[in-house]
Amino acid sequence: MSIVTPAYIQVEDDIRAILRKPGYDNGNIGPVLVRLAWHSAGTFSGLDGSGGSNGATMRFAPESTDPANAGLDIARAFLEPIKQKHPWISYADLWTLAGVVSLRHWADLAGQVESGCPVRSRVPPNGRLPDAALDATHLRAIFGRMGFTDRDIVALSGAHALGMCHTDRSGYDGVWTHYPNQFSNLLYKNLLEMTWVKRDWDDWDGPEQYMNVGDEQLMMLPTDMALIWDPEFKKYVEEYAANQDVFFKDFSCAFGRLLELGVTRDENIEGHEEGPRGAPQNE
Ligand code: ZEM
Repeated sequence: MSIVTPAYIQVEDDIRAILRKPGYDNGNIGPVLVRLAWHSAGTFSGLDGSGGSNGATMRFAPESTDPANAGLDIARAFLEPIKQKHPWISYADLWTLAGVVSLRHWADLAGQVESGCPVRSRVPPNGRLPDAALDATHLRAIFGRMGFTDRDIVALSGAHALGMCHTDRSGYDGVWTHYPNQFSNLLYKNLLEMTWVKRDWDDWDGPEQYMNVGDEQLMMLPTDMALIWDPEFKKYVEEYAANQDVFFKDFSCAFGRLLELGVTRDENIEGHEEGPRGAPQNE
């Protein structure tokens, strides 16, 4: 069953048309739209079904002012003209669709982003998104709450092949790969093939982050380093570094599940169950 209606295709086309933006970061707003979709969904808790993208609660405090979401007002503003042009689409669906379009995985993920999400007004508390300064235990706690396994965590983290860190948003600085507008398995390759040391050679006084010995152009967050410091995570890093197709497939599945967390469905959409999805007890 497909929900790719002409109306959705028009929104998709309009999103695609704004992706290239000379002068912004590396000339493409796709990465920050992917981060918006992820943070919108990533507040989900499998314990009580709260959070998730339903209702686009990031528009409201306290979620809008969560430091983890710094800079995502910029992403939301990029999409506002498209919301004005297509008022029928919910913000939640628009943000999700924008993340998917940016990743150019439309064909695989289209079925995951359908509409009809009743607005749920409860804004989740802050503190549900991961803290880049922490470690593998923290990643397991945060992503475990959403129902994700070690393998899923490593796959989802591969999104850092895209985009960059901004000192005026998260406090971190730099890109993870030399090709931040291309989705690839380079995060894993870089983690394994390069030597990473704490950035302290310059007058860096920001939060602890890592840089590659050599051209010193790339960065890793402490949570990215946890992917090779933790032996269980590292197995998957090795697998994805060796096989980009497996990474793409796993990422596509895990990202699709992420975007659906807590999303309820229209009763009249054939072939889909209702109710919160994503938490292990609901599967
Ligand atoms: Zn990110 N992420 N993320 N991430 N992320 C940043 C940027 C981007 C973590 C994190 O703290 C940060 C996932 C997982 C995790 C993207 C996608 C996904 C930044 C930099 C930080 C600090 C923000 C800035 O300064 O602009 C942590 C700790 C994670 C735990 C594993 C997952 C999952 C993602 C999607 C599937 C993307 C695309 C960016 C780049 C944004 C941009 O503006 O270029």
